[in-house]
Amino acid sequence: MSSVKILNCPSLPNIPWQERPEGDRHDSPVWRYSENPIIGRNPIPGVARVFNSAAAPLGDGFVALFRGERLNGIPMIYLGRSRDGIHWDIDPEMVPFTDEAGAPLMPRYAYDPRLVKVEDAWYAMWCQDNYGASIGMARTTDFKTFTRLENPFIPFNRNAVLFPRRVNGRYLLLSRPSDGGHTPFGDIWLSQSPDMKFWGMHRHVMSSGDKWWESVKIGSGAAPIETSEGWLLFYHGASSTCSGFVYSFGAAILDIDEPSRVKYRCANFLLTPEEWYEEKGFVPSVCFPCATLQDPDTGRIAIYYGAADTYLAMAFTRVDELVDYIKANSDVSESDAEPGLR
Ligand code: BMA
Repeated sequence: MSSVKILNCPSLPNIPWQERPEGDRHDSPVWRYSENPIIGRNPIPGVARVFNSAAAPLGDGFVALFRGERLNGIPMIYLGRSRDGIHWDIDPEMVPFTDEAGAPLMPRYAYDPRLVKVEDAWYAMWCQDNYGASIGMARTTDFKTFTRLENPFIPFNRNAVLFPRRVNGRYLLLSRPSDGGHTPFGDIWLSQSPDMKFWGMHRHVMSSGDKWWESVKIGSGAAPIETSEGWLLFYHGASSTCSGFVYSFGAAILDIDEPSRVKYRCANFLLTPEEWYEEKGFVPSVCFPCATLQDPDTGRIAIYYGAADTYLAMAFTRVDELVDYIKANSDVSESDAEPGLR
C-alpha cells in the first residue's frame, strides 16, 4: 500500500466511519454504509424526498445543505445539523437566500447543492433557473444568512463545485455545460476567478469518454480533495440503456498546480446502482455523489451520495487504497491530459 496523504485539510477525528464488511466481494475500494439510506422518504413536513446533498464539518458536529423535493415537485435547499454526520435534524424552512442588501432573493428552484469552505467562509453552489438551468452561488459565515453571489455562468450549466483553496491565486470552479433538458452529452470544465464574481479562463478538464459506464456525460461530484498525488475528484458518469440513464460514480486525479490536466482516471466505476435504495425510486438506478468528509490523520473518506433521486446514502474509502486503485486502473485520454485550451 502506498502512503498517499490528504493535504491542507483539518483533522476530523469524528468523521462518520464504518470498516469495510468482512467478505465484501467488490473489487472497488469503496464500500457502502450498512444502515443506508441515512435519510428516507418524507423526512420533514412538506418534503417528499431528500437526495443529492452536501455535508461539511462545523464545530464539533456537522452541517448540511439538502436537496429537498417539495410536495409540488419543486426542489429547494434545506439546512440540517448533525452530531455524527449520519443522523440529521433538518430545518422545516427553506434556506433563506438574500441579496447583498439582505432582501430575499430566492431561486425559483434549486437542486444538487454543494458546500465548500474556502478561506473564512462557506460557499454553496447549486443548479437553478437563470432563464434556463444554470448555477447559483451563495456565501455564509454563520449558516443563518446566505448571501447570493453573482451567477457564475449563463445557461445551461450544472454540477458546479468549488476547489477548497485558490490555485495560482485564483478561485477554481468545476462545472458541466449542459442543455435545458436531460442533456445527452457533457464534459467537465474548469473556470477561474480572482474574486468569485468574474469567471473566465475556462479550461476543458475531461470528456465523457469511451468507457460505457460514463459514455453519455460526466459531472463533478464532491469538492476536489488535495492529496500528495494531486486533486482527488469524485464524479458521476451516466450510461445510456433501453430504460434510461444509469448513474454510477468514479474518480480521477488532477494535477495540483494545473488542475485542467488529468493525471490518472479510473477506467472502472467505484460504485454503481445495485442496492434496493439505488435501483428503485423516483428515478431508478442513480448514485449521485455531492460531498465528502475526510480525515488527513487516518486517510478516511466518507462519501454522501443521492440514491435513485429518493434517498441519501453514504459510502466509505481510504485515500491510499483508493489512489492505488485509480492508478492501477488508470486510462487517461489525450484530451484529458492536455491543458484544456485550444
Ligand atoms: C441529473 C440531475 C440530478 C439527478 C440525475 C438523475 O441530470 O438532474 O439531479 O439526480 O439527473 O435523475
